[in-house]
Amino acid sequence: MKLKTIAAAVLAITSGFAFAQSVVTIAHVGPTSGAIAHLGKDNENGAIMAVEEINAAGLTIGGQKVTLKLLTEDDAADPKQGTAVAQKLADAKVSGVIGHLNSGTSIPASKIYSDAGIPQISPSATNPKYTRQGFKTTFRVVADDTQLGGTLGRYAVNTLKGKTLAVIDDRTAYGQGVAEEFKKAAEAAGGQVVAREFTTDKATDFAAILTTIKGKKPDVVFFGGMDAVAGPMLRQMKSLGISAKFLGGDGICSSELVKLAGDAVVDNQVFCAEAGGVEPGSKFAAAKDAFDKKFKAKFGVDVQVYAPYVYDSVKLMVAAMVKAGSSDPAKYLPALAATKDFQGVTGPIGFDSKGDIIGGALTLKTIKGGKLEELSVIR
Ligand code: ABU
Repeated sequence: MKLKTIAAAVLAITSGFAFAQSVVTIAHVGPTSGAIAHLGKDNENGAIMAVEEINAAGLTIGGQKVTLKLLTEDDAADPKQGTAVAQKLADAKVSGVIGHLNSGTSIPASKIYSDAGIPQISPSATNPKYTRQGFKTTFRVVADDTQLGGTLGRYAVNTLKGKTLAVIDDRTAYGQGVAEEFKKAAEAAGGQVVAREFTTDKATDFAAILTTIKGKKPDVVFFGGMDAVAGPMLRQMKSLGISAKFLGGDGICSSELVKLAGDAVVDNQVFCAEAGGVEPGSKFAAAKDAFDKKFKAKFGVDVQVYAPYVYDSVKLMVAAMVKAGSSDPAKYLPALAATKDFQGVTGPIGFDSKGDIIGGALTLKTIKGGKLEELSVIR
């Protein structure tokens, strides 16, 4: 064998060995197929960006240089597919999971990760139950539906002066939960719910429920669900001549909604709340702006909603590994749970005893001039 070939073989064996010893694998899960694939891809891109930056900067855990590897999985926003993916990742013994996007997938998957001892951070699942199951491995970096629905319910009555309200949900863990919280808060503020209707997260025809709602002449329509359904619903509201204010939670608060609704909405008709946010003018606002620009330059598209929350989730999970000096979940989980003031692009992140973000914010937005415009950040 020639010297060069021997050298190459030795290098391959050596680097092969080094690779096997120094790769830490984490996973991202979201719906990258189906009606909300644009949101799943947005989240996945946030994870890709964080992992690339971490590797470019160089990562040392417990004195050993390591490469961070990202596995990406598609749960199609489907609870069954979500649990199948979670089991696959548990069997693969990944060091941590960022996801899932939906409450309906995050909640059943969380039991599998908990049983396997794998830390999970959801960047977007807002159903309160997610962190209220007593699992030590379950974390969330956004506000929950109690805060979202409650704030929007009070806003509809107190600020928008809605006296009569119609409430629709898509029967998912998220949609149903946030709609009930909205209804509770709106009624407590003195509003009257004159219609309570249901659809699904796959529906495209809302003629029956919108016709019923039109007959009740509500000032406000609230929809608990995602942008892929809200867009066509707004178009059909316009066709039926319903000009009520339209409110929804973080699931509709995306750049995609503006495209899907198109000219079916007028300025200051649609209001939504992102389940996080940073105060304008703060150092975090500058970091978030820089993130948005970097994301656009890298992927050629605007952030939808949650990409920065995924980005922060990856970085804070890795920060906990560095602090603990280990990527072994049993060793770094206490450091992750003890996170109190991680400086993210979405603001400071710390976890309470349930794994929920401490002092999570909401950002109220409206569609104005064909764009989502921030109204206020509420803590
Ligand atoms: N938070 C809205 C979208 C994700 C979910 O909770 O299902």
